[in-house]
Amino acid sequence: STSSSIPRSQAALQKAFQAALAREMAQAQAQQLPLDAQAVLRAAALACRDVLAARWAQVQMADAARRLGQGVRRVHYLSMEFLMGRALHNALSALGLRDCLEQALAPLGLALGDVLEREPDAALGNGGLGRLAACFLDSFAELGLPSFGYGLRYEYGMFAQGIADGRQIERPDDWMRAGNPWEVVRPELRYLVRFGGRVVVEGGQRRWVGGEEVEALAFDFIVPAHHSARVSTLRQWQARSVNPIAFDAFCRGEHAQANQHRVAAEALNWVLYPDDSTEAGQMLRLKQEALLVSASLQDLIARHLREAGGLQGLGRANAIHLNDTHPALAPAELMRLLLDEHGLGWEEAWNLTRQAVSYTNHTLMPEALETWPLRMFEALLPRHLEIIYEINHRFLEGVRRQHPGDDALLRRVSLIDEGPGDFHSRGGERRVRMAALAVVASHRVNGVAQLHSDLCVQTIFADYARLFPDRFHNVTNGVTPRRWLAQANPALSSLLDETLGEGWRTDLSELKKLAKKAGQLKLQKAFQQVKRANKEKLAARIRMETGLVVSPDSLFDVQIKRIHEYKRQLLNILHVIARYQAIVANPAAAPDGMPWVPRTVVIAGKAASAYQMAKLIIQLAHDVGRVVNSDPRVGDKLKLVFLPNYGVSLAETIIPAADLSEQISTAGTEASGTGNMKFAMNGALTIGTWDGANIEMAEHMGVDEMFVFGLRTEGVAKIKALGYDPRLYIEESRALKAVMDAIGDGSFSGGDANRYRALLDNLQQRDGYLLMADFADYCATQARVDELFRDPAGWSQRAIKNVAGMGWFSSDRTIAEYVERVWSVESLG
Ligand code: 26R
Repeated sequence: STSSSIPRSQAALQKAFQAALAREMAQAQAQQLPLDAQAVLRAAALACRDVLAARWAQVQMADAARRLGQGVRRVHYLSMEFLMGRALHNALSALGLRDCLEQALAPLGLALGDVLEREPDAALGNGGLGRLAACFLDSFAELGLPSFGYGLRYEYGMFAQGIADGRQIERPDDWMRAGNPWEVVRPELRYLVRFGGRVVVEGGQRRWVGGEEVEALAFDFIVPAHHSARVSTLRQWQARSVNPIAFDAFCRGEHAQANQHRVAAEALNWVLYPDDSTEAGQMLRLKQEALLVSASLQDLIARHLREAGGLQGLGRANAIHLNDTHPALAPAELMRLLLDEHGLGWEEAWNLTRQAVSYTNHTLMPEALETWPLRMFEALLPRHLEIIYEINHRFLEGVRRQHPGDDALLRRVSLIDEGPGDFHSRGGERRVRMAALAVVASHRVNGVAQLHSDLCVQTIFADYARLFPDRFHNVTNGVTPRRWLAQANPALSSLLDETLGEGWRTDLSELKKLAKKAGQLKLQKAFQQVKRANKEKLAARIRMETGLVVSPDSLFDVQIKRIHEYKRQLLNILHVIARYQAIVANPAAAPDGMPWVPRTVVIAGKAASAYQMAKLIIQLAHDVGRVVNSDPRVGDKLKLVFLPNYGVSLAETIIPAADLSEQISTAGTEASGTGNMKFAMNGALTIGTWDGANIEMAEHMGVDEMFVFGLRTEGVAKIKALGYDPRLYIEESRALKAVMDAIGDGSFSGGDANRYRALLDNLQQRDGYLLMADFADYCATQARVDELFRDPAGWSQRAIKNVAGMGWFSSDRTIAEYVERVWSVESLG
């Protein structure tokens, strides 16, 4: 660690913070503004940023010196999404300034909690992929890895979700309205990025000219380590027009026109795209990806030239990581910069590129695999298209030599989808396959959990895996225990400190020492108290958000994630309906003759704005909730709550309060999941399918500690191959039939029998995610959950064992594995 080279005592740090805080608060006072939570939030953030900026400068100097001395690589993590959430609590924890700020607030009569709650989430991501990137930055800092995260500075993040009449409505997320005190603008870091234009030949050199140019300006967000003075950087690009306003047009009074090129440039930064955004706005999305890639690589090259004095060694000194295919233009852009701007030959440029680039796949869902029409490339990125053709040409030549005569193989692995008639064809026009580009240009490709990595090699990347057997690896996801345990669950953290000492805070694998204490009555009692207090807080939040009163004594059964058919929130709702019907049929006892275990089912998540089925599922959750929650025969025995506007901060309150975590995707569909890890780390038990990282969690905690149900991947494939007919399952189960009938006859939709027609038709006729096939086992497993919950000691013991098994799922472990398997000089062969 380099922390010793940054000599700064905690006392000195506090003094610096207090001085900065006083300075910022004086700004507010001087304007006679109230010193309210908002003002203090800003002042505290600016004061933290000051301290962090000082660390940042030291870290950059240390990294430059270190890299020149030893062969340490700097990691450049390119991602269209960083779902950072709030920053103040994290910064205060990292810097050890929490008490210091609390004391400064006391005379103002302000509670720290109220100040923290004021901060808007930086929700610059859709879901798992974006939050993973944020956890990784935290681990980069903690591990002292020389690194930059690169992203875009979106003006509007993930839309804000409102609910009206049980239906989702989307509002823009104006998260920077009150400014962003965390960002450090770098006016000296500006790069030109071109769109459109044409390719010309000048003295044998191809060059891209014409079109429009925008300038990318860097804004840094500094991410602190928690146990050293290291930091990592999230550098976010803002597009700006190169030209000032058109003065003559302005003078003619044509103000909008005078400004239109500026608006067009800044439009690049308006919104984060929801993951399934349709045709409209596609051009803008491709421009966003090109902006991210070009600015980041120019920045990388400039730094490398500064540090190394030339391009030699660029591929060995720098790792460029593609967070899914969204930044997969990177190899084409790097080639362009090296060939056209720096005059390298193809071979040399290609070697540097392949040494630098690596790629993580995050989904097998065919509809999420990115392809771009050649038409759009021709219009926006003509030189990149030429380079992609050349990469493809050379790649296919090699394949042809290795497999002469196999034209079908050539068509399958080509970077270009030839359109109608082509193996993977989508939508009838020729397209660039971004995943193919990412695979061919990378020296390493990885999936995000063992099953997912295996499936990558067996399915979508099978041909490439045969061509490049050494390229494919697994690195199972992890989450940062700083945010998801230490900050989100201070009560459990203190209990862990008392029980294990504080070692787990720097080495999460220490949690395994809990396993042999899980039987201790005292620990179980303390654990129950912690959970109970967290549940009371969530109950208060539920009451505030929805008006619904839920009992903290009930089993809190939670499913929070993006709404998607493959994640099967619908299966959860079907079970709620079945349980409701069983309670109404016999309020005195569950089918096993024992009293009902009171349950509060909590669902939260956003549906992509164009995803009608997902929106219908949200509406059904509300409709069912309304009926169940107001039925006097049910009372506390069952409640269904939909919490609106799910995001990082809401997750931080929900997860520590959960008893049961729902991870019920169809086997083979959820690449990893990371929420599953956060819940188990906080002592929730998991009901889950044999999918994604659930499998590895079960292996680490012991399979019997988890409630596993449903078809496995092979079972899913088999049943589909045999011609799956969901109707057979409906006919077979009276309970399932009754559930389907109740939805169909309008029992939950005020007699409107049509509202869920599309949803039911789909379940009865296709049921592509096999809800009907898994329903019976799911319900039976839920009954086993009840049985264990009736025994508080048994439940707590299991929950403690779950926590004990989660030490391996720290993102620190994940990043250590990336360093070893993907980013090390050794991985270059
Ligand atoms: C715009 C478009 C192409 C797009 C598609 C899909 C954009 C974003 C996505 C979201 C994806 C790829 C995603 O978030 N995947 C999730 O990644 C997590 C981190 O690895 C996994 O835990 C999770 O299982 C997976 O769904």
